[in-house]
Amino acid sequence: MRTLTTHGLVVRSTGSWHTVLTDDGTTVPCKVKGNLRLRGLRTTNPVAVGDGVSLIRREGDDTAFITDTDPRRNAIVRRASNLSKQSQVLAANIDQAALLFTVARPETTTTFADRFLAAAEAYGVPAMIVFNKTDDLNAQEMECLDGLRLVYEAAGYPCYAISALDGTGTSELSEALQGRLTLLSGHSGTGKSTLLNRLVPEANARTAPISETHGQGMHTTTFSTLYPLPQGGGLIDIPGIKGFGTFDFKPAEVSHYFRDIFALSHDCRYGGCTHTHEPGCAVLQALKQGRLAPTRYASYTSMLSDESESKYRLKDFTT
Ligand SMILES: Nc1nc2c(ncn2[C@@H]2O[C@H](COP(=O)(O)OP(=O)(O)O)[C@@H](O)[C@H]2O)c(=O)[nH]1
Ligand SMILES: [Mg+2]
Ligand SMILES: [Zn+2]
Repeated sequence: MRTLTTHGLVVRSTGSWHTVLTDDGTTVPCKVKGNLRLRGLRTTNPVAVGDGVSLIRREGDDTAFITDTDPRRNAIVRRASNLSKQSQVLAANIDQAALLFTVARPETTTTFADRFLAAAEAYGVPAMIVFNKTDDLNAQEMECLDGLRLVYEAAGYPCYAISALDGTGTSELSEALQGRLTLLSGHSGTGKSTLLNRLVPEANARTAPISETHGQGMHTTTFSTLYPLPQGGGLIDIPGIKGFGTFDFKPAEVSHYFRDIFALSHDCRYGGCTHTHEPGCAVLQALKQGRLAPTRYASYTSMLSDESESKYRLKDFTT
């Protein structure tokens, strides 16, 4: 019997079934060849959303088999627990990450955003901030947005202000997403599904009023989905995972994950300055002089003193 071989991109991954978008544009349900499964001993899934894969399909069969995966550039990994050796690859080959940030309804805190950005730095993934629901903000909230935009642009992050609902600002955002795989993150209720539906006409992502999103389905097993963009690239939604989650870090490294603080730290008098109390600290001086946002500094010190259990470990971030 004739077999056909082809190559594609994993767009959905639900346990033992994978949906692959082949290079010639067809969508094929796939299973993984047994010998490939053995290769991913440390992860429960050797094939993840974002992986490039080789397929074989017997002529006449609806199902194909994944025979090989392309080398990964990076992988976002969730560990079952701190003690567990097993981990789950949530997404692979991410080019960039976008945080959907709502000033109000629901409120996104700067602490949350700064931790997200720090995790992105730790992964080596470029990040951007997308302020959503601009149509819904009053004058004071709009002022707050403008202030935050200045803070994050000064820290070195591209910012966009959009309304996923009415489409304001989304064409500029589209350009930044074109041709890249973007991890879309944000609290539930910030408009991820609404944005997906706007940018990917056939996404059919379920949107929910905020009241319905709380406490529902938050801890159920979640499957990542890659929504290919019409102009190339795609958006990856990992329901229930807000960004990268927390990650392991050494206190001395925290400042490396804050671009603005790291840049300032070159002028600190002492090497190994923690920027908390040292004389001649350029970070503290910038803070005092209003050149560093107090919210950024507060997030830095909160991470520095953070000893909370982490579900994510840096050493597992790339495979
Ligand atoms: N006013 C306004 N509401 C929005 C906007 N984007 C999303 N929403 C609403 O916010 C709620 C949550 O949106 P959803 O896309 O389900 O958020 P998700 O949980 O991040 O996927 C829904 O009622 C949406 O209609 C926006 O730009 N403006
Ligand atoms: Mg949603
Ligand atoms: Zn310092």
